[in-house]
Amino acid sequence: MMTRREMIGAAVVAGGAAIINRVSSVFAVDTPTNNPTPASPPDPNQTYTPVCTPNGTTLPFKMVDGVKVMHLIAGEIEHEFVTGLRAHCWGYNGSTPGPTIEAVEGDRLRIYVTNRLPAPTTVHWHGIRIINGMDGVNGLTQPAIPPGQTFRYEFTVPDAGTFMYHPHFDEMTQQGMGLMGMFIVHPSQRGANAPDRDYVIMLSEWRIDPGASRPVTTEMVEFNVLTMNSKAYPATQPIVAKLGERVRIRFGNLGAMDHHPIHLHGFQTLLVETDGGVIPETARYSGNTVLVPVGATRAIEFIADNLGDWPMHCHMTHHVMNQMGHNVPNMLGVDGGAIDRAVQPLLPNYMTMGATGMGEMGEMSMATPRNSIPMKCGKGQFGTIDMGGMFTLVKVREQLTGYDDPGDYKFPAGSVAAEATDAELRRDGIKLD
Ligand SMILES: [Cu+2]
Repeated sequence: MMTRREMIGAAVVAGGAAIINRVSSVFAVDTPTNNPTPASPPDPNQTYTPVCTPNGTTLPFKMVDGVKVMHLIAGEIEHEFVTGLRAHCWGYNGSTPGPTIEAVEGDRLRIYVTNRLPAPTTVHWHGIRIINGMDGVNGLTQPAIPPGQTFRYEFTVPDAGTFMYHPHFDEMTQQGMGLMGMFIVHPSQRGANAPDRDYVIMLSEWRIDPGASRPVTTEMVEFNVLTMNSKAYPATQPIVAKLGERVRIRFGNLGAMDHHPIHLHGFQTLLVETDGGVIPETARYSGNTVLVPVGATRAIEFIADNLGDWPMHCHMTHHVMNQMGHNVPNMLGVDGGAIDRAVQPLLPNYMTMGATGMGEMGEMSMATPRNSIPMKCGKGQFGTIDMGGMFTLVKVREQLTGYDDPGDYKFPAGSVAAEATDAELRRDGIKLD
């Protein structure tokens, strides 16, 4: 829902936004799938299940004298959060988050970082026990990488775990513009309980005013675009598993201010990793909501033993909305009849909204500023899914030909909640007044 102030503000900035939108990205647009395409030639001795980054990619490497060589290019990109909302962001190798870095415990990595931003930058390898000079902190451990230059980072990754990477120069601006990525280190030995599917999701929060084309990186409170791998639902690619598979989902949070309790329907999950690495089996605990704090990672696992289309989303209710304004009057319980009759002679289609909540607004077609998604919802087989933002689906199927979206779940006959019949109510003694 948008306030009048926001509508007017959006109209004012729309002219400027049109100019920004003509600036095209220097990078090609990825066409990601959920099948983890090998980033590099397949390794016959591979000890791990390659990770899959929904809506994203894995950073390729080449071996040079026993060292894994990679190249990150920080630059300006035009990013689509969901159909209807694009913004001028910053990313690595053409995307936000940047490609997922994947390595094996004990690997020697040489990562070249080219700066094509208009500002200096560095890269910090978040959570990795590293030698001090490779830690990527501007001013403290290195001079910043000036625009146009390429720096070399070289280090060994000593621990398996779920880590991240991001700039340590003008952190608020650069991470707020989208510069971040996941950094996965696999164990050198394949364990007995290695996952069949291994997914990676970076959580972020943005403020993008309706009609504008740049995130507001000075924002501290009013975030209005909440994302998984920088996509807002319904653009988030589902997590797909075959019945019985062991699924791991690794979360990272490089948002500015908010911790995200990520809730999965239909399963009990085990917390198997934090940014401290793998949790010993005896210390793992179960739940179905995992809190992912700012600056931290968490990995959960579960056996995909429950067929269906299951939501997985942040449980902060404001984080499953798309670009909602918060400075709106409380319309709950308002009797709009008299207001409607008074206003309709002037505005024939006027209707007071919100008296019973906002759940049905997604069904209505309302004029909104260009490049904005205040009413963006998903489409389910039974109607509108009135959520957006930090929301995705876990789809478990008996038969799969691949791991791309298998479409809607086919519910067994009689298994869907439906209106109770009179006979049922009588049978069970339910009396309605
Ligand atoms: Cu959240």
